[in-house]
Amino acid sequence: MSPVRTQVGIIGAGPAGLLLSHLLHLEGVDSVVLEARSRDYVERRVRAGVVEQPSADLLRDVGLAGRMDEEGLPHHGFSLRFDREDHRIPLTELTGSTITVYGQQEIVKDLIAARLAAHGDLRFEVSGVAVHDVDTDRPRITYDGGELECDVIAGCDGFHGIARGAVPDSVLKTFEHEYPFAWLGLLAQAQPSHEELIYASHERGFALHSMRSPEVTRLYLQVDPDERIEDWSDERIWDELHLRLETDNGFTLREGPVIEKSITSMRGFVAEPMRHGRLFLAGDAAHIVPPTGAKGMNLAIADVLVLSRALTSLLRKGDSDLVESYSDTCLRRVWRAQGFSNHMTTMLHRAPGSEDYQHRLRMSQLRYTATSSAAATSLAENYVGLPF
Ligand code: FAS
Ligand code: PHB
Repeated sequence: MSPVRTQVGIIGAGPAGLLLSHLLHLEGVDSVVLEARSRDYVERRVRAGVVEQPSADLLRDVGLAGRMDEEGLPHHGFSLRFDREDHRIPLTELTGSTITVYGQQEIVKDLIAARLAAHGDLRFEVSGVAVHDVDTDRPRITYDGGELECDVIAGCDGFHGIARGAVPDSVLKTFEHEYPFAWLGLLAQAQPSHEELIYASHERGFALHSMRSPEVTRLYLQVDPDERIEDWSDERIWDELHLRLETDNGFTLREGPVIEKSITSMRGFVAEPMRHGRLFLAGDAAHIVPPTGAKGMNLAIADVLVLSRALTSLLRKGDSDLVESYSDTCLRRVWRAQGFSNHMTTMLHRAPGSEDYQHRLRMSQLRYTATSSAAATSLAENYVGLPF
């Protein structure tokens, strides 16, 4: 089969790859998206749930927020729950911004629909993807049954993808921190038990009450990193959630049929630089944050906004200034998100075997955040999303 010619070859149809393809299309730059999984799989994969204000504003600006504004849930605060009582962080009062609770899979569906409506070239169930000649101005992507000749390649293929591996070891520097715990996530057909998110720090461990709609609750439990989901019956999960979310003012956790449950490891990871020659990394392909701060998907969105502007400038005007600064520009936001996610994670989780001294520090930080407007404002401005 003869090679297909495109300006930007994009590997991965997650939020990063699909939004990049859409943003480039709006600027008249053509792309082809290669995705290993089926369309049905990527549209059903349960992941992030919180859309930052800057991300929501971007989706609105580029015509992708119709369903989000209809079905998404605007939130003006969340609660820190410790010592069996709630301490609300009034996000909108402190920052003027809101977050929108809207599942990542819904954003993926909206992106795929928009690309297909614009006759975008999305290729699902593609195997054997490999990148070549990224340090030339004619990089190529080969895959089982085809080849793409590109001007540029965007590695949007997530943490387990292949693009990052195309950066020579002599060039790539990685930074990693493994947390000594994981999150067991549960999606239940149950009316949420509270109108906002609740981040609970209990002596038995962390728990998070979130949601996807007025009928679907999203819940998380801190578990040991080597736990297996097979060892967690629905009943055992609900029992633990009741214990960790209990309060003195009669909070009741509503149960319901479990739709999905899985265990996600907790790590911080950054790969530098996010560019090598004509290969650009974006989203989880370049960085991972612990989900506590709800930053993962939002960072992917921020990366591809920067990348779309850089590639448009290069491919439409021949100006390479923005591609030269792409990595440094993205990494400033990436490291801030790493810092915030680490802060939220260490403040809310007790590491197994940690010293009592560390535990006391953690509780002191929670109480300070709950009682100081300066501390609460710092947390809030990071949570709602710093300006792009
Ligand atoms: P993605 O991983 O979403 O997309 C990469 C795509 O590339 C995938 O569709 C994959 O199939 C494809 N791909 C991989 N290798 C390929 C190859 N060789 N060829 C072709 N295609 C290939 N973030 C939050 O903010 N909150 C959360 O609660 C949260 N929960 C998460 C739970 C799990 C289990 C995981 C794994 C992540 C979670 N995240 C969460 C983070 C997540 O939302 C990511 O930040 C987000 O998906 C990043 O989007 P992308 O960079 O597009 O990567
Ligand atoms: C979610 O609803 O999936 C969610 C919400 C907030 C987080 C992490 C995940 O910090």
